[in-house]
Amino acid sequence: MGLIIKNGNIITSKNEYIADILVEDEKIVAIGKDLDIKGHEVVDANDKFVFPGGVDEHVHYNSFNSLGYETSHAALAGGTTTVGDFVVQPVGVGLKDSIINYKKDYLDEKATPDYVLHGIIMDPSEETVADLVNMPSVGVSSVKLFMAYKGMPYYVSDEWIFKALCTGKKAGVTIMVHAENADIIDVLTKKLIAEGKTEPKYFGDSRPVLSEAEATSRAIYMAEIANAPLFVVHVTNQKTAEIIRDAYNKGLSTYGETCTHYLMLNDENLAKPNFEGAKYVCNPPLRPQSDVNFMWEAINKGWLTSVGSDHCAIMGGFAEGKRKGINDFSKIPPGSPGVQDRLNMIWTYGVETGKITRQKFVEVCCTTPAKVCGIYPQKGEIAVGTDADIVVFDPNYRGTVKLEDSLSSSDYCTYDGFEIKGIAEKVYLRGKLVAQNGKFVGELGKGQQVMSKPYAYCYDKFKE
Ligand code: DUC
Ligand code: ZN
Ligand code: ZN
Repeated sequence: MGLIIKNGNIITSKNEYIADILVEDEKIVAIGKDLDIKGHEVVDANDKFVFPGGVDEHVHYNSFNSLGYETSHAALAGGTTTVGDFVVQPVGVGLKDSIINYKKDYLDEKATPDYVLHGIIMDPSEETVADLVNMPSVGVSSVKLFMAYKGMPYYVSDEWIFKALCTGKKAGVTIMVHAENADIIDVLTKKLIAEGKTEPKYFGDSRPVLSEAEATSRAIYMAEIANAPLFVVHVTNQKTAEIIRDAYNKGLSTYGETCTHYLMLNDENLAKPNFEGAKYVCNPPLRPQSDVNFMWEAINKGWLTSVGSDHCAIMGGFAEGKRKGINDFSKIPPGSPGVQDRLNMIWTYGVETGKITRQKFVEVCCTTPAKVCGIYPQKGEIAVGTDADIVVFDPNYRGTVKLEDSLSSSDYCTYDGFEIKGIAEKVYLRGKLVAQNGKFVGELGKGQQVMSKPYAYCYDKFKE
């Protein structure tokens, strides 16, 4: 017996149309008008939108002081069926082995949504860089390097970024960068703390827009010299987005994402009293509202390709985790939970306000992230042959984000109190119902790795 989702208004990144979807053996096997319902379970999607399960290309579990996969069903409750997690390379372990170990230790039978993995270079060396070409054999075709974090293990110098760009290109591995100027941040942070400016509201001053813009243009120059593509994660501001846009328009393979919080929140959140601002400390920081407005324009015009959540639910939450920085903003662990609310926020504050179309919503939340991650069309698309990851969305629901509905196991919710219009009424992961009206109803630990194919989206111009 299969499943028929009947009469829904199917939204893809290109168009929308009313049709039935037949699901069998975890896949979409037919799409059409009046499909024969005999012998199948039928779900009435009349007056509902139907779109691909969300693909969140940017989440963190088990790293950066974050909670692990025991909380990953939060993604499904919000309509995201695939997450892209970053695997930190422990010092002394090869890049490929770090993926094999991580899967064994943290993922097998623990992940609930499907997942695709990105590497993180932590131990730069000739051996590590050479290992980049082995990543596709374990289903990984993107690796992140940190230009920020002077004096910390994450920091990677330009030498290694350039070498990674050159070697990654040989195997179709996409190099992703966290672009902030580590030295500028280090100097400014020390100065602010020495002046007694220790509260979260000074956090943004320690990591200015131009330190992000400078590192981004430096990375773009390195990619140009290496003749390699580049993906800039978590872009926060107009200046940086324009640099990426202009490089792309010049012919370079330069792409960038933004994140839900850079579309929804601004630097005033950091100034909330009673240390509440710490909840919103993430790297790079929240920016003024003018940048927030520009981020909407940037996704609408395609200058930034996609919206990740950068979900990072800090262990100990606000009460204990974030409080480590009570006397020094630089000690506040960066990150906040967001995987559950990404689709609701972008739909309500993007589609419902007329800032973006429904097609753009699917493009930036589902389809392009799948392409960037090298898992398209298996994920991020409604078409015959793709995985039956499907959201049946009720646009008439009205509600509010509440901490008590959050499944991220944190003591705060980043979007607490935000009104929402519409809800993922039914969420299917490979044809199985896993969430209903914001509640998880599936089985924990059934997520599978989606193998990323090399030469993904960021290599498109090299294929022309
Ligand atoms: N970068 C991220 O993408 N997430 C957590 C912290 C960081 O620096
Ligand atoms: Zn980062
Ligand atoms: Zn991140």
